[in-house]
Amino acid sequence: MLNLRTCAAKLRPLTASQTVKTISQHRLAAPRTFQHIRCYSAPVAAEPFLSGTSSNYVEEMYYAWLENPKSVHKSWDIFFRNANAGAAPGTAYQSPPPLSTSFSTLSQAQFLGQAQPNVDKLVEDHLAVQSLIRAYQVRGHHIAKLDPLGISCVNFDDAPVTVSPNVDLTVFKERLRVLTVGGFYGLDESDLDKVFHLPTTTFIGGNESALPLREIIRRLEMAYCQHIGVEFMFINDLEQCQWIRQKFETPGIMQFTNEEKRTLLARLVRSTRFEEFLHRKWSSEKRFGLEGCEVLIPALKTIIDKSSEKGVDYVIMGMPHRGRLNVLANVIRKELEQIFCQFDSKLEAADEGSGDVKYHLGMYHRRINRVTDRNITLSLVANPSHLEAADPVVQGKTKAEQFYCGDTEGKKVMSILLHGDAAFAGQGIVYETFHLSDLPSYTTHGTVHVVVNNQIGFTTDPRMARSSPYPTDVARVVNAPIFHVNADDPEAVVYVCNVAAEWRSTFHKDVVVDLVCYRRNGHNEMDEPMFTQPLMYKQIRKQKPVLQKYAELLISQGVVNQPEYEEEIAKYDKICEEAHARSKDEKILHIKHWLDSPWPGFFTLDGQPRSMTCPSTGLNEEDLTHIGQVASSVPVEDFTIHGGLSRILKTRGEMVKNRTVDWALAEYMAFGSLLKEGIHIRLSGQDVERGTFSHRHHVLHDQNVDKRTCIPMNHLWPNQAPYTVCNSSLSEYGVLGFELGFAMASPNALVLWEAQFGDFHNTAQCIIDQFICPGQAKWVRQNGIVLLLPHGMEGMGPEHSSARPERFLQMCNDDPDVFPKLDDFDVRQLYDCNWIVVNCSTPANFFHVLRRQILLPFRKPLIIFTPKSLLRHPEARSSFDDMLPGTHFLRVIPDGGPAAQNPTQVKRVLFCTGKVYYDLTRERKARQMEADVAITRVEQLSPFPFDLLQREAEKYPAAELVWCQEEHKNQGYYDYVKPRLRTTINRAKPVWYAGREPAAAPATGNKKTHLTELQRLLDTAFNLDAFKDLA
Ligand SMILES: Cc1ncc(C[n+]2csc(CCOP(=O)(O)OP(=O)(O)O)c2C)c(N)n1
Ligand SMILES: [Mg+2]
Repeated sequence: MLNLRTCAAKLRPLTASQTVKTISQHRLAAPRTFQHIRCYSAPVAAEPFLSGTSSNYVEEMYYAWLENPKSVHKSWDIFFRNANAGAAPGTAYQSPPPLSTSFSTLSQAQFLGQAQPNVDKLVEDHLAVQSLIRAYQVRGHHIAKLDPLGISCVNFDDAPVTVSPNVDLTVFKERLRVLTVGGFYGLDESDLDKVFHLPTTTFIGGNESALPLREIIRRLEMAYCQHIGVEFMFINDLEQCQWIRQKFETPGIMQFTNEEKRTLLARLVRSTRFEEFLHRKWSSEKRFGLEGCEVLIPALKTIIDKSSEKGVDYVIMGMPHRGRLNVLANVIRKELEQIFCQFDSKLEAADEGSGDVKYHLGMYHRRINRVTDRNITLSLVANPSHLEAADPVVQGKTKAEQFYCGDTEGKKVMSILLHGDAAFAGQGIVYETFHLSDLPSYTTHGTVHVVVNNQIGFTTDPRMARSSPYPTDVARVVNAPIFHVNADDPEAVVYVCNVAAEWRSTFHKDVVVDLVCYRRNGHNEMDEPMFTQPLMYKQIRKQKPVLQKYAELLISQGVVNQPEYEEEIAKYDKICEEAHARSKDEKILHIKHWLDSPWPGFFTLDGQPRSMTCPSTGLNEEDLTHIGQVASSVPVEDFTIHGGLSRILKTRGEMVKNRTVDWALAEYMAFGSLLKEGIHIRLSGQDVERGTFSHRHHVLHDQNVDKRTCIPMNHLWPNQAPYTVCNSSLSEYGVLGFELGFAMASPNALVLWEAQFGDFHNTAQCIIDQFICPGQAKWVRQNGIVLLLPHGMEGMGPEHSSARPERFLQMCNDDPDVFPKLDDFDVRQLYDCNWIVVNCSTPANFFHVLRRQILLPFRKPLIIFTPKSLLRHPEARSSFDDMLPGTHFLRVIPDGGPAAQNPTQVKRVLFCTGKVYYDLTRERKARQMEADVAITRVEQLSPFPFDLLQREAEKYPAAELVWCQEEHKNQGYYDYVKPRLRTTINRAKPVWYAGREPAAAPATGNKKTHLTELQRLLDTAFNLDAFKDLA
């Protein structure tokens, strides 16, 4: 019964039906062992006795022999020589000479068998010891004493094994049965004092190359079965495995100096007394205290200290609710009064926006690390309640910070992610984030993950919350080592945290620290845990706080004395009291003081935009031509591109000559021009390099040389900003979160995420709902991320059709019933909105809106519904004239034809957006109704262009107003547009609807139905009697 998730339930009642099941469900977590790639030569491998477990041992010998033939026994030397010389299978082996004095450090009396041994037995015993060592390395964590409550290490709790030099085999046999699944590999009591040569895959020997079996077991027990459980043998890199073995097996490696012990005690004092202080002052306030895992504070500080020592100067952190205030106070060092004043319900909010609860706010702080005396910047990213949602955001921000300071290997900037046990196991975003960890354009070169594993999630036991033995198993997919540690042993915790930070700085790979702890109170301070976990909580009530235990230990060791300890406590209590007194002077809460990503220089000192205007987004002809030429060429020598692509580039070249652009070229022009101005551009998403619809081709591939690529966009200008275009993993939630985080780091970058098809954005809904839409309102943090969402009803079926504009529009904060009275209407309206939603009908407008995103004096998320068939539509082209200096993004494109020339005669104005415009103009022409019906394109849906549409409506006094869309009536734009159009015209007229009927699915799967529906909506749009009876 070694499965931690099931074991944790030992003290909890089971329902009757569960009782039966539980017994049959116990299963040992089978370790996944790694198959070594054996590299000894074929003749050796062909030896008949090298099968099964013996091959492990022989492999050891072979490696040792390769390094130094004298390091192995003569018999092995002869064997390997013979085998390598091509001896036939079965003939390479020769009986060894008698054992002589090879175990130099041990007395003759201890040598194996004393006399010439039976050689088979000798080999078998060494194999047994080899297997035993390996068993501890692979499975030792199963029997380590990880749970401070003692309710998970079921088999061995009752009789904890004392690791004395006199190993008693009867106790160990039971343990070993678990470790080795089948006994002691034939070894016996009588073997305990025999001396065995140690393989190179262990470091328990220290300076000794051989040890008696009794000592081998003792040392393995010390390394793998105390308060640290190391899971690492699945890592398929020998060097990394060796590194970890060395860190945990080397005798005496976990010793602490008295100074280190005192620092650790002081940190525990702060952590513990902080929670106690909050409890004393605000006993009925929710704060998601850290009680039961107070060791988190020294743990994090250790990781930061060690990382700082290794050269890191910026740490970006993400964490959930549990212990967050404590981390802010004692790790990031937010002023205590700023934290305490948040408990004052009379505190007024100074900033615009709705704000957030205190345990969600972020933080950014630069200070000196007292241990290393080096500068360090710490940032805690603000997060929503949605557990783990901040993980990819933290990674994206970290990547960006690394990018901007040229830290290509993650030596200066790193991330730390904290997790709850239930959330870490349960939330899929954890997996998505792990899978970004080793991708070239997404790696942050190793994250240290710390799990506050209090063995419960709200009211749910682990056995109901996950199917894996540990909450951390998800990390195994990326070969991250996992260090489980009993959180009631502060030194063990600090030790693994040091190792974790060193691992990160050595291998630049993810690593997990699993703090096995408990939660002293309910889920929050108001919650009663005894309703659901009565026995567990009876046990918790008996549990001595870790600070008390550790203080007693250090006092007993003479490291500190009682008065010193009490003084440390009094000192910190005083700090809290004084800060509390000061906090009463705080009358106003400035959320901007809780900003996790300040943008120095972008705003004025009081956080306002430097202007309220937006310059023309046009570009001079010369630059347009230059970008166009690069976009249609291969700017490197001897590079063979695909013939089909040559044709595409040729067509582009012709367009440039004709001073026109299509969609792809317009995007090129926008990106290329911003790069010239020093704006970094990052375009990420599935298959964005080519473009899902094969229109973009930003990365060219040499047809003759594998993996040779060229990005012409990076060959535009001598000192241009870099362009990053990267195909992402097949994830939306993770990748969108990552790009949002990337965009947080700097306002001087255009960061775009493209969904493969717009509808797939909904698997990233949490990032949209929790971060992009309300981010500024909650955290006064602006973000200029751009979402490119391919959208359009083109008969492709329910999926691949709709990017769900209705959802984005429903979340816009502009009031449908109020015509805004603003100076500088267009820019001011953008400043007030929570995001911008556009659907461009021309490439030029797409070009302008991308450039405007950067030329605006503030940042807002931009949602663009992008076309599919329009990418190649012959009419969806723009002239350079529409992109020259003085031109700008058109929020509304009025009708420019006969209707506009004689507006009083117009009978109907069709308002529309996006691709349907082309269907409508075609139909209007076919019906020769160009003088009767005006078509007005609303390019910027939100913020709604009240001002321009008012002008449009007034221009056609006799006309009916109709909103026309290809989406179903309960979808698309209608519900958003209708009330706003009515407000625009002061509700003087009805606003009619021409479009598909309401439906559950976004589009039909039947092509014919699709076309019939389209024709029907066009018929309605141009039937001037359609609404007569309704009026
Ligand atoms: C995505 C999501 N689902 C559900 C919740 C509600 N919720 C808040 S805390 C919690 C339990 C979390 O347990 P764990 O991750 O173990 O952290 P702990 O509270 O034990 O520290 C739940 C289910 C949430 N915040 N986020
Ligand atoms: Mg938990």
